Amino acid sequence: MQLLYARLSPFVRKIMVLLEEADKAGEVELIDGFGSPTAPNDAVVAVNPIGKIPCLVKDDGVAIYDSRVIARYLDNRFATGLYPDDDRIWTTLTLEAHADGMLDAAVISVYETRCRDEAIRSAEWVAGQHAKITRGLDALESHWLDHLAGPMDMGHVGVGCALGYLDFRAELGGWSDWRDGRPGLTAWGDRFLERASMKATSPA
Ligand SMILES: N[C@@H](CCC(=O)N[C@@H](CS)C(=O)NCC(=O)O)C(=O)O
Repeated sequence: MQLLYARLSPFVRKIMVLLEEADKAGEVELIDGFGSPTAPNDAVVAVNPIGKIPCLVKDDGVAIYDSRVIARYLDNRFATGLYPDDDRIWTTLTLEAHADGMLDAAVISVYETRCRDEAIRSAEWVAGQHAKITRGLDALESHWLDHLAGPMDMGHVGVGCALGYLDFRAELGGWSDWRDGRPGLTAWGDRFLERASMKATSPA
C-alpha cells in the first residue's frame, strides 16, 4: 500500500496514529503528497482528482480517500479496535466528524494566509472559521468529556490530531489557545498528546 502524505497534515496524522496504534506503520510506503489548493501536487491529483491528502493506493492499485474512508479500510484490514462494532459506532463516527470539521476550519484559515494575497483576504470569513473551531472546542468541553474518558476510538484520535494542529499552527492560524477556559479538555488533551503514537507522528 502507498500513502500519499505530508508529515504536517493533521488528516494524514490521523492515519499515521491509527497505524502506530495498530503497530502497522511498516505496512505502508509513504509518498510525498505535499500541495495546496493553489499549488496542487501532481502525484496526488493523478489518483485523487480532489487533490487532497491522505490518499491511500491499495495493493490492487485502487485509490481510496478521504481520511475517514482510509481509517475504516485500515481498521477493517488490521482489526485496530478503533471503531466499535455495536451501536456506539454512531457516537464514534460523530466525534470523528466533529474533529474533522474543526480541522477543516483550521486548515482553511491557514490557507487564507498561505495561499491568498493579503489584499483579497477576508477577516470576516476567517472569523467565521475561527468561530467553528471555538464552538467545536466548547462542545468537547461541555458534551464529550465522558466519552473521551472512555475506551479509545477513532473519535479520540481525531480530537487529538485536531488539538495537536491547533497547537502547531497557532501563530499562522491566529486562533487562541484551545486550553483557555476548558480545564477538562486541557487535562484530557495534554495527556493524549503524550501517547507514544502522538509523539511518533508529531509535526513539530
Ligand atoms: N476531508 C479530507 C480533508 C483532507 C485535507 O484537507 N487535506 C489537506 C492537507 S491537511 C490537503 O490535502 N489540502 C490540499 C488542497 O486542499 O488542495 C480528509 O479527511 O482527508
